[in-house]
Amino acid sequence: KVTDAVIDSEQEVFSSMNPFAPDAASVASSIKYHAEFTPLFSPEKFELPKAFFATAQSVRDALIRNWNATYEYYNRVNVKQAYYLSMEFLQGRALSNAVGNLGLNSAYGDALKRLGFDLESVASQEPDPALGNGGLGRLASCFLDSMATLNYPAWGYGLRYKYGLFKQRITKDGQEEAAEDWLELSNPWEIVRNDVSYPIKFYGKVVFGSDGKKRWIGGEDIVAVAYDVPIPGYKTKTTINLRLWSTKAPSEDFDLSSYNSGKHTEAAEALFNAEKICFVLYPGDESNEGKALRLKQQYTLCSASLQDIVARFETRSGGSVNWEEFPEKVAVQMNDTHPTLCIPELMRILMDLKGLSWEDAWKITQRTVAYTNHTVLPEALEKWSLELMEKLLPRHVEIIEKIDEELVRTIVSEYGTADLDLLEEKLKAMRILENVELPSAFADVIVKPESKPVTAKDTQNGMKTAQEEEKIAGEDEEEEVIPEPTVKPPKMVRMANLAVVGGHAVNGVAEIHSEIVKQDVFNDFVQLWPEKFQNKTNGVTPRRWIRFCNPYLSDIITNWIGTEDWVLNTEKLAELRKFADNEDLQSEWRAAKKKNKLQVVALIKERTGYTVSPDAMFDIQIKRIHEYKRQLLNILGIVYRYKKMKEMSASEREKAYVPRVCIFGGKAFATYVQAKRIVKFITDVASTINHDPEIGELLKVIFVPDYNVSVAELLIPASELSQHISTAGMEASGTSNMKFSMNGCVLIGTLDGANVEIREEVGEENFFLFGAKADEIVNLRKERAEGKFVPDPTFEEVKKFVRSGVFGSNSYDELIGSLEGNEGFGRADYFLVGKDFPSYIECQEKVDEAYRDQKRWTRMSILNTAGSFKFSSDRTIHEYAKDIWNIKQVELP
Ligand code: NBG
Repeated sequence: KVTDAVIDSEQEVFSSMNPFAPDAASVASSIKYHAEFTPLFSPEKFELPKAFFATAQSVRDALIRNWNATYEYYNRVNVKQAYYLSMEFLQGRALSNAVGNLGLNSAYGDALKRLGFDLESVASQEPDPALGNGGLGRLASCFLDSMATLNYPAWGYGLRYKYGLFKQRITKDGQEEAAEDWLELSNPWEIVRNDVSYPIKFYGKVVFGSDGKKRWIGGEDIVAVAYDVPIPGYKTKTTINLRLWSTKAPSEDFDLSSYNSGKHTEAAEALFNAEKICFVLYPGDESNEGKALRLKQQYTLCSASLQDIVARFETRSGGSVNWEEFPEKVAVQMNDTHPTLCIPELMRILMDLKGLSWEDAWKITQRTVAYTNHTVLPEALEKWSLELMEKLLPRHVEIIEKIDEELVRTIVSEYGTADLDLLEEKLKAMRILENVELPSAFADVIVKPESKPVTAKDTQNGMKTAQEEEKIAGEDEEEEVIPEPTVKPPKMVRMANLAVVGGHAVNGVAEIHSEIVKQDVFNDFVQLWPEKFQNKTNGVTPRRWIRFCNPYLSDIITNWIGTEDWVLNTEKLAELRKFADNEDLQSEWRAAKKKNKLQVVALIKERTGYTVSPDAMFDIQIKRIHEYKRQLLNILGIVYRYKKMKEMSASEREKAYVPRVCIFGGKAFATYVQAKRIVKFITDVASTINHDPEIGELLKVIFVPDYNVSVAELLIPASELSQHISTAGMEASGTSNMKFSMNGCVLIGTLDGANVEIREEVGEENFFLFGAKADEIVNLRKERAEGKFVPDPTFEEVKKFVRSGVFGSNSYDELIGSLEGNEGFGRADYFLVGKDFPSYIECQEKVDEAYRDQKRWTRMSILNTAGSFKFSSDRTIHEYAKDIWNIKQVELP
């Protein structure tokens, strides 16, 4: 058990890393100082919102000191630094995290008490910055926490969106979106660096300079300004940086004379055009304007970040810049394909601005950048219209064309021209440019006989073309030639291919996903460059995702393993295994879960008005709403359960079923119609079941609106069962599965993404597995399409029940139809809900059975936490640092 000595030594560590080690009295006076002198509110009152801002500003003082010390030291020793470029960072609230990482919990807790507040309510004032969509953005934020904690010199780069993703409201019509104005009251964590800004260009043309080199003259100029968000590590002084770019027009672009002559809108047009780039994450891209805006966003991120990185490299090189050393000082990680323009942008900077040759620039670029793939869904592998890109970024298109040409050369030399079918197939799969003629240098080599044009040379030599041969053979027949339709497929730039070609490493995010990447998505590239391909299984930070969000469980863990070291060395969690059957631990464990559940009972009441019992099993599925994630399978399982319950007498029901609260949370992308139908269906089912007096507490269905990081921090610690039930092969990794398992939640899931590895680590008897395997999916879909699939009677039964009108007048034709492949309802059950339904139902019965035996269940829960240690993002970051970035840990003196 933890002793006072352990606590004292923890305190010592913190005070040594924090030379200011403030006590409660000095913290209180710093808060009061900020309330008075950094005012955002009127002076007469000192209420919670003001207390939050003043507290945050006082914490920020400490962060700035550490940030400066870290930056100064990295400059001095000129370390190799990694840069993580991402369109999304899903940071979550920062106050408790910063106070916790700095080890100032008790100082801040006491100080606020003296001022008449408590830390928790003050912290809950903070808006949740939603600069991300889901797992990809949250992963980026977990990575920043680990980089800082492990003292890796690394930064994040992103965009400072004025509005977050969107605020989700649930009405009787389903989901509604509203702007999320997270900056309304300003952001106390950011530091605007007005002296760090870079020009960004769009449109214009490419010309030759007087030195004979190409120059891009922009048609539209904007400016990107740096906003820094300090990222503190846990128990270390290292404080790294998340640099977010905001866009504005150059000041001379405000047309004062138009303004004075009354043309106010025109006068400010340039301002609006520049600022709108950073209004929202993932603006609708159905229209051409929307597409152009997204491309501008991506380019702004890449260009501003690279200009900044290059400038830092030059400064740190002192007077003697050696460009060959660039990859020894800089690693750039592209988080998915969104920052792929880094490749042509770095080439442009090195060639056009720094005067390097193509060959040198290419070597440097390749050694610098690396790419992480986060999805195998074909619709998510980004492609841009070549036409649009040519307009917006003419110089980059030239560079991309040249990269494509070099690639064609490599492919031709690898496969030769003997088997033209094979060559054609490879070119089709691998080229960066799609539906674009071959570069002129190859037009002759690769033309297949039947389409080879007759040249003077051919006839001179007496050779006959294939067409001529054919013509001779069929001389007498008058064949009618039907001309091919002439609609040309659009010319596209395939960003994933560019990323694979231009980077030195490509990684997937879980073992099974990296295998699929190699065997399927990029198989042709693997044959060319097998050494590029790697796996880096995702992870999550144990600070935010257990230590801070689940203090009750954390205390128990610390007590039983005798140290709080597990927060940094998660392997220590494995020591819990030996106590898995210990009755004392079991009862403490259950008591902690109960306390967490009570908080969620309150949250549910507040957000939905429903009252749920803390004694029921909490069964949770929280993630983006997507057909492949199969919230539909979950809700149909619930409907089936409900139907069975209704067929029984009250006493039978109680005997047969464990009471459950089934909780959903997640946002449907605003234009994803089918996902929005799923939300609507869940809420309809919820309102029927929750108001059915016969069912009472045996079954409740809750859709928690506006799911975000803070909601996850409450739900995950309270969870007992969580659902990770994607169609096998479709979820790259998943990261909430890791968070749930860490917090002692048992998973039900398919063999997909990181589920596979979680199950290996926690033991198969502590994981509820069901469903088809990834390697069966192709065949199952084929059978389905050929009409060979025979649905299980349970599946027919549940669909019929839904259609009977129990959940309102809606017949859910589009949803249920999509599971059957009816005319007009899209691909026939592409996600195989029908196929997996019976095994899902059966598995859920096993869940009930296990839950009835609370000793067994608690053991499973403990063994999940104990087996979750591999899924710390500290492990993941060590792997990236060693295998991809080649950076070293650097402790500040
Ligand atoms: C998501 C995957 C998840 C994965 C996260 C983080 C995208 C494009 N991909 O399975 O769907 O856990 O990335 O790697 O958002």
